[in-house]
Amino acid sequence: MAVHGNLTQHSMPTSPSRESDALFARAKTLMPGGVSSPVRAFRSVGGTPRFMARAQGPYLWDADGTRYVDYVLSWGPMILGHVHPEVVEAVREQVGIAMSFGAPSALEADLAERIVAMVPSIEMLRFVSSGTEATMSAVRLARAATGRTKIIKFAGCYHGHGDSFLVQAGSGVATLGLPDSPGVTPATVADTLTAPYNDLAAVEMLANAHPGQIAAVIVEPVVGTAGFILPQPGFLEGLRTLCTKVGAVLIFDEVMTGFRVALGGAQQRFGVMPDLTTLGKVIGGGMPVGAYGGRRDLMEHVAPAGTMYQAGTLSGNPVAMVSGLKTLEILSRPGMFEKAERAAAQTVKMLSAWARGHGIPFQAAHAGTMWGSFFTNTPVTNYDTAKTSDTARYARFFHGMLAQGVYLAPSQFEAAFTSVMHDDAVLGEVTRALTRLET
Ligand code: HOZ
Repeated sequence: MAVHGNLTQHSMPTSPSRESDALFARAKTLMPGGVSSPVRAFRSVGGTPRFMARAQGPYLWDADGTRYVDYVLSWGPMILGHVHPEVVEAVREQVGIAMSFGAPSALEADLAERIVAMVPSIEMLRFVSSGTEATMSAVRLARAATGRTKIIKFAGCYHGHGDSFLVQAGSGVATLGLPDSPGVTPATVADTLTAPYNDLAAVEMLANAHPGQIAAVIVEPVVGTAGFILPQPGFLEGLRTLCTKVGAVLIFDEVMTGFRVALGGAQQRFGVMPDLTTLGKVIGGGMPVGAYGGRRDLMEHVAPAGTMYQAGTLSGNPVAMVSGLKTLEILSRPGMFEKAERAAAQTVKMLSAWARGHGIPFQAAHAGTMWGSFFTNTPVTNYDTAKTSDTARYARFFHGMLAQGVYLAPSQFEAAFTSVMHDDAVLGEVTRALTRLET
């Protein structure tokens, strides 16, 4: 059994939710595990997933009508909080005009222009419908442009569920303590090399062992899917230098960090420019959108400008474009990003003080509006050290907070998020929840 998560539910008191129990029982007869995405099933924390009925601002309400302060925020996208009135209005208007064209519209160029203006290294981009599509396409593009096959990824990093990425993956794969997924062919596994995050020497060794074969190095510049892990000084810079030296494409997977770690993403915060960037989450403002973009000379390999094929019926969907555009426009207003950033900093402080007060081994950190914590005193710098976190204690903490009306990710191995709506009143509710929490 994996030490860091397992399929056995922890035996601990879990807060009841009658409606969710009934809905879960029904859903399990219709969908694998009763969910549309594995981490949502509460397998590593035990109990019944809350079936959500409505959301507003920083809050979620479950099917029983119980309200929660939301630190998951749909796994990142809802940086303005839920159902922001201006976004809702823009989406409503667009729905009345057209829900899908299957043809180009001005809205794609509008959103593309805004993204190019905000993300420093992106000169040109292609819209897709999910982060997974973005990362799969970016790797295909790197292979097409370099004529090479192998990629380097980092243990515990998750780049969606594309075959090449399910090797030593984070997120749900780590949460469920699964080995690399069955169904991925040995040939794919052989083309995916892995190194520990923050270990530049290991990446150099891989590159030296496979001269002229590395098409791309793909990395979460701040890890959000093995829990929240910051890059050590020099790590991202070192990857940049190495990729340039060996002619590999450096891909920053900013699906999670984009517009969250800084308005211009992790690349802006750390001042390191990748060749390609993948985006998702915030750029859809809650609608399904992804994108990959970067250097113009690379992007011009994409069909029909070039020969690397990639397509999608709902790519550039007008409703999703409008939702993303309005979200980025509001987020760019003076002081908006800072509100969400301050909430993340405050949350980290509050949790650290709570843990200190109870003598609990604990560490927490944030970058911009993204944050996370571990129940361990071992400094967490990669997936192995992330696994030293006491996951049973995380599960107890998760359920304690849930019972007090605070919704955290149902997994130790996921980052958390704040929105511009997590103001002092909301943070006060979290403080009170911590006060009532049994350790
Ligand atoms: N892998 C996603 C978060 N890192 C999970 C998304 C979901 O379950 O909705």
